[in-house]
Amino acid sequence: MKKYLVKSLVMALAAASLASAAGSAVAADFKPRIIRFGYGLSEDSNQGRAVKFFAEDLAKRTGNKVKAKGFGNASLGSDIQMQNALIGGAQEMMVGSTATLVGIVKDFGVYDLPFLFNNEAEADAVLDGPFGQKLAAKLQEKGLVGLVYWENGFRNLTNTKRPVAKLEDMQGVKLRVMQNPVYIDMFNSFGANAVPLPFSELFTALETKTVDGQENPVTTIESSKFYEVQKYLSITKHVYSPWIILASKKWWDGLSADEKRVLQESAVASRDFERKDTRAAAGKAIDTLKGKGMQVNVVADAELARMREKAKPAFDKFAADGGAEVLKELQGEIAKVRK
Ligand code: TK8
Repeated sequence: MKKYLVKSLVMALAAASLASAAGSAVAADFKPRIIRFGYGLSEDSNQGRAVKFFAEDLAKRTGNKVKAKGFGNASLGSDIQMQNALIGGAQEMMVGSTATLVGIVKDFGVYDLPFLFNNEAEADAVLDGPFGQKLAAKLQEKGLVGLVYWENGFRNLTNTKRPVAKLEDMQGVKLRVMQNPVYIDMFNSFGANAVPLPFSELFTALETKTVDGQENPVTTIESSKFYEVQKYLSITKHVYSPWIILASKKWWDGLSADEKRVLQESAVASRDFERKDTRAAAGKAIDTLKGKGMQVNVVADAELARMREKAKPAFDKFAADGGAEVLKELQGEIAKVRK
């Protein structure tokens, strides 16, 4: 009798230690998986470097079981095409602009209103905080999981016509903008002729002079070699532009809890890497672009104030179009982090 008790005690202990091993990283529930991770910029851009970081980080956390394969240069499609592929379950993950999500969740247009954030620290606090998380959560019922925000960055103008030193210099400039009504309204109100196009068609549109100019962060102007087809760079920092990492909800729902956890961990690690790397690259890009022959001017604060004033109708239209609440929330959050 006694002997039997001891034996069953030993067995129970062995079972308990086995169960705890299963809960540890070694025996976590990872299936061999390959994630198709699409993005729009080149492999050697800040976006490409961060996708590579994500893939390496994920491989480490899963003992090489869950692998992310990066597809750059929009080789899986433009931002909007990839979003749809994720919703349909034909692709697992992507990173792209939040601006092109407006066809899925209209409220995402709020980030595109000009001159909201004064600096990167404000953007980090709001995007990583309850506001950014709540907005990202709205994607779920549309078939997307928003994991983290990366920095695309403050956007600036380039064109072939003339340096933009004041509002009037934008008059008649055919300017490619993202496929998003806030951008179209904003640049039309500035006097430019806004032409919405996917990023994947932008270089060719500049090269063939279908458009005269475009607007993007300096890191992208450098990595996409826009200096080959653009003469003037005018520093306006008119919008702080986030990127967002998205996963297909269809696919996500089939993952184990361990898989979801490590994907989230790798996403956060990649976010921290990406922001640091992007900021370092942005600090050097203007000099590089000058070296490539671009003529650079910094738009004066008084002129930026005039642009802000001119953009008022874009704010009013966004608010009237169902965005009043999300705009008020965002402005409230920015005020909070500014204090
Ligand atoms: C890349 C785009 C890009 C964005 C744009 O796919 O479209 O101008 O700034 O970063 O998302």
